[in-house]
Amino acid sequence: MAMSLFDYQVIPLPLSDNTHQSELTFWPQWLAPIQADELLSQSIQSIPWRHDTIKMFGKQVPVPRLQNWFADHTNTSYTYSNICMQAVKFPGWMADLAQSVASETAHPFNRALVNYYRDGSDSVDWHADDETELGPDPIIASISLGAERVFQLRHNITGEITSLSLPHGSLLLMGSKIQHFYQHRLAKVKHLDQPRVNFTFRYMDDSSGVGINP
Ligand SMILES: O=C(O)CCC(=O)C(=O)O
Ligand SMILES: [Mn+2]
Repeated sequence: MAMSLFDYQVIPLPLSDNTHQSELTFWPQWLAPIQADELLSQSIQSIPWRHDTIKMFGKQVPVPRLQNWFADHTNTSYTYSNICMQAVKFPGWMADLAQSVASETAHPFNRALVNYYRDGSDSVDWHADDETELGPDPIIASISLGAERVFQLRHNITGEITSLSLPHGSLLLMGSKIQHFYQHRLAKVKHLDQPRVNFTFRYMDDSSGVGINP
């Protein structure tokens, strides 16, 4: 389904010191615009969106986005920001997408957290995708659809910020160790009423037993 219309860019990211680095790999136009349009409307219409709440300062607060958690099978859950989500099985089109991302990036993917930012007031705050279920060194592949928004990574020690604008149909791979040394976020923006959908494909080793429901 997916084709690389244009080349990718490799963006080096420093880790602990100047001798260790990782990288982001970025395909600005991974999907043809028409494919990206189709995927955006299919996602908005057919995903069973959840509006979860998290406990903050003793109060239940709705997260500023809609989301859901998908897997290649269903007896698995995921705990993210203290929200425990039972996985929804990949619909065929999402399994195909995971496969395309896996062949493009040469990494396996069997989970997806899908986010729906309804407008510029939806966001995701600073965090790392470093939950135990994702193993010691999570590799994350992120597809962006809809409104172009700025994705930021902040180094845990130096505080240095790397910003990247993620266009409709782009693919971003966060490489080895990035989840250890960086947090990332998608900040709110003013005066934006266009939606954005983001897929973050992840991998969980089902043989480890972590994250599998009994
Ligand atoms: O929407 C994005 O680009 C980032 C989403 C994200 O970081 C996450 O779902 O963990
Ligand atoms: Mn994340």
